[in-house]
Amino acid sequence: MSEDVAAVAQAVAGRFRELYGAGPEGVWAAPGRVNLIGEHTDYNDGFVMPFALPHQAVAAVSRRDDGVLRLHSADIDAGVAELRVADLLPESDKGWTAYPSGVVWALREAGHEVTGADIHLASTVPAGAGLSSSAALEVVVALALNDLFGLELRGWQLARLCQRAENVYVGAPVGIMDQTASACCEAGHALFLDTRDLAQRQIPFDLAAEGLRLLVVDTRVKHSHSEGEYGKRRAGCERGAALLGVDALRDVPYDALDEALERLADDEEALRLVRHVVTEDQRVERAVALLESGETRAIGPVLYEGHASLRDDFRISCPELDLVVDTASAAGALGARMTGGGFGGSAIVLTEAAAVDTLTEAVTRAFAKAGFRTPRVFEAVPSPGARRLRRA
Ligand code: GAF
Repeated sequence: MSEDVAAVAQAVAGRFRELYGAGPEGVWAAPGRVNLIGEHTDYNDGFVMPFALPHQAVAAVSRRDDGVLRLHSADIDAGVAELRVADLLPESDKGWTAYPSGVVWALREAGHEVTGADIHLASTVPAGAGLSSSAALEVVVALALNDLFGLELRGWQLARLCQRAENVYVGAPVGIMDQTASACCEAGHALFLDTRDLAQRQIPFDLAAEGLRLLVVDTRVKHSHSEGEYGKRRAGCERGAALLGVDALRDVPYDALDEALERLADDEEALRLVRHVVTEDQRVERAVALLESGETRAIGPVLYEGHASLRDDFRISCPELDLVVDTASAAGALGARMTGGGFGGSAIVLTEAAAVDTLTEAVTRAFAKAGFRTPRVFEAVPSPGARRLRRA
């Protein structure tokens, strides 16, 4: 464990002791993610390829056996929330506590005996930046409870329960990518995930070794998944699948796309959504093949294509995200695209290491010129997935 991680675990455990009067039984961490490619494919049973960020949610946790759930966050200006596990009710909570409570609810709904807990959370994943701060909160709590109550669930099973918490308890119709990324990613790798059966392959993605960097540009335009646009896109994809007579858009082969689009000629919206999803699945497969054959630089054009498809067909970009991509392209970046749910949040830029400063300055200057808020730019290093940081 690096000194940094040990120090974070120590600090979070120390705060837990101040809040609850005794040290925690353990400290766990779960990261945020960047999605390299494969956007809005996860609820279409398709392919995604995220990797974990070094930014993470950290939880100090102890079991309780009296049915009480106490929650505290270092990042929210509020005291300790006290709830009863038997009273947790879907969509009853609109605050941050819905994420950890929802996980307790989902575990209990699935028949796991979770009898209460004291939890203190602290996160370095920027909220509302499209980097999965909510999934990190869910997964860190799920992993801690899994260990403490001896549930022996695997990473993908925890991810499914966290997705259920978010869909039903929080009320956001998200797919399975973010929770699986947080639970299952590995350092130095991107996770090639088939969201239909959650089959996984760790794809080596060591940017530094190749003289490359991946920048995250947080536009600081906030987005929220529970707002309607995400749900509308999801419903549109489901309509497209129904019109084509398939279970999910994943079942439309890339080779048969033209024929499928002809059948959708009377439904322009479904046509655009289907075209994005089917071509995006194919982009993930192309990117995987390129990375596996050591041609990392060659994924750049695939990223640009992905952005154009999200902007023009899926229509979930915004002026700030487009400006990042256009500026990066003009300044010679290898590739760039928006990442995550869209309507704000972050973009990624793949670049030669030597061009990091030039690109950062170009994007920052372009934002100032357009009158946008100053973006936050940082390097993303593929980092470990959820894990226990320390015992009692
Ligand atoms: C959000 C959702 F949470 C994911 O499930 C996924 O659909 C993503 O948007 C778009 O690819 O992060």
